[in-house]
Amino acid sequence: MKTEAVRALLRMDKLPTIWCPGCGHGTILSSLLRAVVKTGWKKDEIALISGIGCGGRVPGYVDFNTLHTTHGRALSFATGIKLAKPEMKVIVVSGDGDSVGIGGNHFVHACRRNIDMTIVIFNNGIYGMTGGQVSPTTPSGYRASTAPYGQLEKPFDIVNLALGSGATYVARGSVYHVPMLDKLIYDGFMHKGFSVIDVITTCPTTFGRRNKLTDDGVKNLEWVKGIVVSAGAAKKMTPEELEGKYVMGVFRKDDTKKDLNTLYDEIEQKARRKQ
Ligand SMILES: Cc1ncc(C[n+]2csc(CCOP(=O)(O)OP(=O)(O)O)c2C)c(N)n1
Ligand code: SF4
Repeated sequence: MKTEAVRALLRMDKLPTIWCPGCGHGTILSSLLRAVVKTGWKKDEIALISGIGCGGRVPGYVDFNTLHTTHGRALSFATGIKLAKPEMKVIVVSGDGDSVGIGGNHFVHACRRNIDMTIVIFNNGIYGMTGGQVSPTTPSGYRASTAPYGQLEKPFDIVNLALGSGATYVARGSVYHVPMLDKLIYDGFMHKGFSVIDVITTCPTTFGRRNKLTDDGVKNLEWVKGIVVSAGAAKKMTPEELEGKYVMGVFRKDDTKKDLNTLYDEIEQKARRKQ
């Protein structure tokens, strides 16, 4: 992949990013941009929307039609855009707190509606931007500013949440497995329906430091490597061995369900015929 093609999608005057050294968010952004290049989509036909958070800063750096919205509401703005302009390729980027914490209600309903868009979830298991509070995906036992002795609650499994809510493309990747991540995001873009890609990533500053990984980017990446497993490896593991692990791969790719815009068009035509 030509670096120039990726660079052409960035607002170079807005760089460097605000992200801390070693943060996984840059890795996800570069995967996302390589996937966009592979689609051949023109910049003007893409709308990229975020909520709030470190992951939510992506719209400032990419040269598409962009919206940096309110915390947890990216999918609502994106839904409006897709319904008003069905021809647009709609991409949502969102932190775990943004997508399944404050935006949890919007997330399940977007999955259920099967709107033709892709959400890439920057899942670092923490509220990074605001200083490391627990998020709905903080792994049990790990420390956060609001859980100094370790998180007591069970985390959400975003893949299962998306599957249960009706998303028609559901996948999980990690910032350690970059070529695979490029492909998962590309396949999500190509799917006609609601696509969810849960990306296990790092926040060296607010998660790593508190959890004996320090703020060293490589140590944090090695932690990711240790907690994710491929679907093939997972098949050979017992439920006890899989406890606390994140299985990667594609969990659903259902092309038989119509997306919301198609259903909307059909209803509109039916209504017009009756007039
Ligand atoms: C309604 C509302 N509540 C709270 C906040 C404060 N806030 C800003 S970013 C953030 C957490 C972001 O965490 P996450 O979505 O996981 O993204 P990350 O920063 O880790 O990438 C919070 C709680 C806000 N901006 N708006
Ligand atoms: S606080 Fe965490 S998520 Fe935010 S930029 Fe720094 S390392 Fe990344």
